[in-house]
Amino acid sequence: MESGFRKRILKKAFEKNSRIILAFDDHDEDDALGKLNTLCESLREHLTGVKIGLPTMLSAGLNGLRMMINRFKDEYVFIADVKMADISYVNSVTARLLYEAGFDAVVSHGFIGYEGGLDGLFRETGRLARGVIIVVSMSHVGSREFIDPGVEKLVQVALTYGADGVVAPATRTQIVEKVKKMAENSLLIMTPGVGVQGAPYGAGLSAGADFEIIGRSITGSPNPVEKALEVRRQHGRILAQRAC
Ligand code: BMP
Repeated sequence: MESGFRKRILKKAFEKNSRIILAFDDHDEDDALGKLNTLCESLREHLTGVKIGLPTMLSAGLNGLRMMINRFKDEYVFIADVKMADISYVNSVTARLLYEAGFDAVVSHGFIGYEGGLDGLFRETGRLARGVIIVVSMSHVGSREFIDPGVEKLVQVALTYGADGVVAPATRTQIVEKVKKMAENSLLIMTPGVGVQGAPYGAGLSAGADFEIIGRSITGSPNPVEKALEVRRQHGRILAQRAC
């Protein structure tokens, strides 16, 4: 059965015809909250979701973010990227704080395992009817050391416990293809690594992903709207090829 979060993000993607999730990691020196507000205003029609990372959370604080999310909650889905990796109790308290601040979904590592780890997160997610996204592989080279050897098991965990989606790297598209083969349409696949990290825009979508997570290429651009449009044009070409 399709979860509430999956339904919401897919509906937004369809309405806006956008496969972009903005990654926002700016911090206070740059007036992070002000910049995030400006980007959310100007990129309304170009983004499906906004993923907020720890640098922004730690500098803006949850109260500032709560107001921001409340202002734009009808425009975007908001994802809290804390890459959770703790014991059940801490995971459940962290998830509750984030969901209560208005986040629609939380990103967690999968390698902590379910019992006494992920179970705390899934309990809160179920109770508050929100989303969970599990990291199954990362875009940096070091992911090969410990995470990638377990990628199949991590996808299996996401499938077994009913996660909404997974994060997999656009920088190693063979992994995205493997995840897609295993998950088919049961998990949303979100791929970071395009733009500043070196993969071309559309690399994740070409390999079967549903969304590309894009940060600095847009947030650091002198013209974020033009950059988002450039990415969307490339996405459009790839989605048209995929449909053939
Ligand atoms: P950028 O496009 O600026 O490189 O940002 C990528 C975003 O995706 C960052 O927020 C980062 O935390 C996230 N990310 C990543 O880069 N690689 C991963 O494997 C998992 C991520 O969540």
